[in-house]
Amino acid sequence: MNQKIREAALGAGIPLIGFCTPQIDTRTKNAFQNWLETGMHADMAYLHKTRNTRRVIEEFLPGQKSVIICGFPYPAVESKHVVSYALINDYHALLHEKLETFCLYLTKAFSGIKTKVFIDTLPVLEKVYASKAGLGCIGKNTLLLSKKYGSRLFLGGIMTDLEIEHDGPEKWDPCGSCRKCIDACPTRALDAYVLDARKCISYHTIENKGEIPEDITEKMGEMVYGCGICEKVCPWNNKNTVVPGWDVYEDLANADVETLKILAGESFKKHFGKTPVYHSGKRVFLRNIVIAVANKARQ
Ligand code: B12
Ligand code: SF4
Ligand code: SF4
Repeated sequence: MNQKIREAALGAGIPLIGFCTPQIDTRTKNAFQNWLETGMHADMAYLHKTRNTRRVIEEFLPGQKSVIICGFPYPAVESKHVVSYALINDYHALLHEKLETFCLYLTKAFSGIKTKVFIDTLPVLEKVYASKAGLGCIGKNTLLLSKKYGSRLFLGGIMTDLEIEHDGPEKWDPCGSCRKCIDACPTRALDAYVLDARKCISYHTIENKGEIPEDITEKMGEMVYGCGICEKVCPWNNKNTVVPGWDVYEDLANADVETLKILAGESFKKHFGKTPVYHSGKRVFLRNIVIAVANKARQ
């Protein structure tokens, strides 16, 4: 049955797939709890609010037996100001379409089953499931790393009451004594396997809707959206694997900070509407541009 599902997934445009149980082990639950209790989630209140369901996701789909977790590699896009994942079409829409299409196949092939798609949309610890199901291993930069694609892959999945033979975790250590991501992080936001969002440039330029603290703004350099240094320096991301199926916005990737400002002012929707940048809103984007311009002037 697993092979049949894997082949159907490939046919639906899902390159990586694995199966695991919905239960989370105590060590992971405690690590998550500790992360919240020490305030490392910054102002992402939704993570705290949904903490219990993240630990017991069976509540979302009564009778849930399996998590089908999927990986979608995306290309590295060079830019001085915007992180790769924001220079391609918004992954939420694309993954949602593919996973819903795949659910149609599943409900046809195994009639009577229940399915529920998630891509950041439900409180689910996606990296933890991907690691449990053998899609890769979690690195010290806290991201899921696959041997073939490195960490540049999005995750999404399906909860189901279908009984599937579960995959085990992969047994290799991606990091060993390496600590390049920890040492390269400009704000010291990383400790091995733990990210403090309060210090993370990615958090502040994307999620923080308020004021960015000065000790962070001065470390942002000319970055306007995201950061990704801890991904860039990771040896697993050196491969430059060709990843088809995405629209790459080279014009935005090559734009300097002044041009980005003009484009956002002219029509934020027209120029950024298809990218994840749009979700953070024009005000946040322009706030970040002001900081990048000031940092550039200071250099
Ligand atoms: C909140 C969030 C963020 C926050 C916090 C990031 C973080 N590391 O938690 C911020 C805004 C900073 C962020 C940034 C980014 N994000 Co983000 N984010 C999420 C989100 C919504 C929840 C993650 C979460 O629950 N964090 C809570 C903490 C506690 O979890 P954790 O770090 O995973 O810790 C667990 C494990 O590490 C483990 N653990 C603890 N100790 C140890 C020790 C060892 C030895 C091991 C093995 C494990 C381990 O237990 C912990 C408890 O759960 C997920 C989507 C989702 N629903 O899962 C996307 C997600 C993690 N993000 C993603 C991406 C792509 C990014 C960015 C690259 C993009 C960007 N925005 O610039 C950056 C990368 C920065 C980074 N190094 O993580 C992808 C990651 C894909 C991948 N390959 O792993 C996800 C899965 C989204 C998706 N659907 O694809 N993100
Ligand atoms: S995204 Fe940037 S600031 Fe955040 S942990 Fe990685 S290197 Fe540090
Ligand atoms: S840079 Fe090194 S330590 Fe960090 S995730 Fe990659 S392999 Fe692991």
